[in-house]
Amino acid sequence: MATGYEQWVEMATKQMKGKSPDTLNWKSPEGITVKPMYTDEDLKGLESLSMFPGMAPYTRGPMATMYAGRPWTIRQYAGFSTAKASNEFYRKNLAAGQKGLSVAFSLSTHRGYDSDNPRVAGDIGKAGVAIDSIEDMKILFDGIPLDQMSVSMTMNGAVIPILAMWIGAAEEQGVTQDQLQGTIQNDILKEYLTRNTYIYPPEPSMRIISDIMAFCSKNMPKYNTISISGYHIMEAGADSVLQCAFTLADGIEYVRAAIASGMDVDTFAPRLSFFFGVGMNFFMEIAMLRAARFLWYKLMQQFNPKKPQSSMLRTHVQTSGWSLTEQDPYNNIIRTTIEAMAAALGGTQSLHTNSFDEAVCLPTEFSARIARNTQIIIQEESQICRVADPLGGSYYVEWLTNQIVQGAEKIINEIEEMGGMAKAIASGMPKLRIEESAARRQARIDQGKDVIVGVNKYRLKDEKLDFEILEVPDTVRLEQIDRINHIKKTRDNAKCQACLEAITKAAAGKDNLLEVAIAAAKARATVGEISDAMEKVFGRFVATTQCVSGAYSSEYSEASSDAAQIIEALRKRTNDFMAKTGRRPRILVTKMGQDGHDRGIKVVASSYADLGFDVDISPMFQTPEEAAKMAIENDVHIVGASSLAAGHKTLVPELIQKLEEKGAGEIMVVAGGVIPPSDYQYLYDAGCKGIYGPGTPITESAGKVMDMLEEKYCK
Ligand code: 2CP
Repeated sequence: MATGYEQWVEMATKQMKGKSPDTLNWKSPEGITVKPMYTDEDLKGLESLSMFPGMAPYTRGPMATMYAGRPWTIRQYAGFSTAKASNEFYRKNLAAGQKGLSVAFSLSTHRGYDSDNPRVAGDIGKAGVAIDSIEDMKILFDGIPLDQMSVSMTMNGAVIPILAMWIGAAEEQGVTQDQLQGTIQNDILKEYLTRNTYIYPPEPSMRIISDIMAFCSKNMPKYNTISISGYHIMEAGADSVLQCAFTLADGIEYVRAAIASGMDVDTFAPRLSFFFGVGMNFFMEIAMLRAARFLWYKLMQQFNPKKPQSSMLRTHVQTSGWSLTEQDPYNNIIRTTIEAMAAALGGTQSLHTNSFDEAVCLPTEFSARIARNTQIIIQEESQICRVADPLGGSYYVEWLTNQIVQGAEKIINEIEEMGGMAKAIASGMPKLRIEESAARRQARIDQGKDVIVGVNKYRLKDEKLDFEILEVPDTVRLEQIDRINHIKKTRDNAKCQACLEAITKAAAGKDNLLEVAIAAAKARATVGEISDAMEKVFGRFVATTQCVSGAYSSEYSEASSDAAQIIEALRKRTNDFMAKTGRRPRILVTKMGQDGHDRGIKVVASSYADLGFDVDISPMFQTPEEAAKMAIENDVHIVGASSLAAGHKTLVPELIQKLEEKGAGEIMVVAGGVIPPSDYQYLYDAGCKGIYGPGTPITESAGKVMDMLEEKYCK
């Protein structure tokens, strides 16, 4: 007698006109072979299976009742322009149903520069709110009671001055430190890996984290001292297994650093929190969150925690910014809804849903309302919150959870063998794995293997941008400079100086950096001054740039002949260029300003190299002057400037001007990244030769670049 499964195979084979159902197996980007059907057989022996939410090993969630008892916190990440403008935006959002705050800071602030620093002229207030002093911080939270509102601040580089200013502002509001609740991102390891808003080298940065944990565990018991972040790792191109593994490995490194600094695991571990990114691979994302909770519990047992909370992974989730498209942008509302559902079914504690216009510009009030309402509708209309972990016991989801556990554990073990995550990062291993994953994804998209509706399939013939674009005026910088000048004129300078010297002394010695920085913040020292006081001892970190090779073209090796032919044709063109001109087409890809998003340039660099270009990558954070100098020294034909943080209208024209001033006007400049189409003409008028927005296949941009180079050098 045939088993139920054998009968199913027979039926499926018949329905597939004789083909085995195995032919429907799908290999996910993680390398997991997903079958078309799962049964209770697949649940046998899974170590991550767990019966109850709220109980170890927490696969089903950290709280016993989960959303049936309390839904996740609707926490929208926002901030732009000045403190006043952001404060108004926050207040409106809270009145409309948002539950917690999440502050986005200007990239200049992230990197510890005051708004009057010439290095950051293109960055002030563009991708977040510019904060230079405690006075700005007070305005940011004006009318928002900090004893009641939980506030998350995304800050890693300038974490000491910003946290100090927030605590100082709260105290000047009459709120005591023990009343403060919220989260500071404070996750420096992933900055070296992907996000790039570091200031100091890894060692002193790890010390800063331990100082914050020590200070908060003593004085701010309700405060989450870190948000160990996989989000940026995913956004840089990591698949779910890589995101899970690298994030947890970062977490273990922090636990070890805190223990090494003399803390007991149960004093700080309950206030560690996490932050994951959730993209479009619906069940994979759900499984990743479940797997991360299980694995964190398992990993933490080596430290013998006594409190259950010490091994309980609580997390914030953000829907994927990278999955948003500039083309047919209303599709992004649908994508975000699907991702938000995955986050909720995966059991997140807090959620940010992206606005549909974020592939083009900062969210407007209109787009922010849709994003917020996406969560409110799921919470209040869909009834999915009624049951804790509703997917618990699903054959497929439980099996997939375990697959991610196994995959991530393998990578974590590899990292352990290297001596932990700090050493692994120093070796470049995680970065290269992420970039390889990103390059493969790009190649799958360029070939149409991974479908993106409105981009590589069902693309509209005529696209018109029919929504409002939020632009931050350059006057923000001037306003901030006025305020800095005013503060420096009116403060007690001797007292401020003494506080800054205490910071330098603490950096060289053992005093708690956050404690001395709170005094400096209250004495009206600026973010730049406090950062510099530490930099005197710690120095500034400069990253070396590495790049993968072969990943992009390897995806094409198994491609249809059409796709492979496009690649071959481009390779032939670069070879012919060399034959005609004596050298390969040479491109410098650069990032200017404080914009740390480097996925795009890494993918472009490695793919262009695979296509036969000579590729140079500049260090991060270039001024236009520095980028121009490097282009000339490297004798490139063309510079590709990538901009994802709204600095393009300042930085790209300045680069072109600097090249001209240096007598190198023949070097062409093209731009890519998040650039609103309404700015294209402005950039063309300034001399930019091509603009390649999100979703442009590499083969298309490379083809256009070759058209220009052949026209100029081969005729
Ligand atoms: C929760 N609570 C419950 C239940 N659920 N009590 C009874 N029954 C339940 N079912 C309690 C909790 O124990 C807690 O109280 C309180 O309710 C709040 O719940 P929570 O789960 O702690 O939520 P939260 O306050 O919102 O905190 C969530 C996180 C926190 C994840 C722990 O770290 C957080 O808010 N993170 C946000 C990070 C963030 O916004 N990042 C922005 C990234 P107790 O506290 O008393 O226990 S910006 C991204 C950009 C892209 C960037 O980085 O560049």
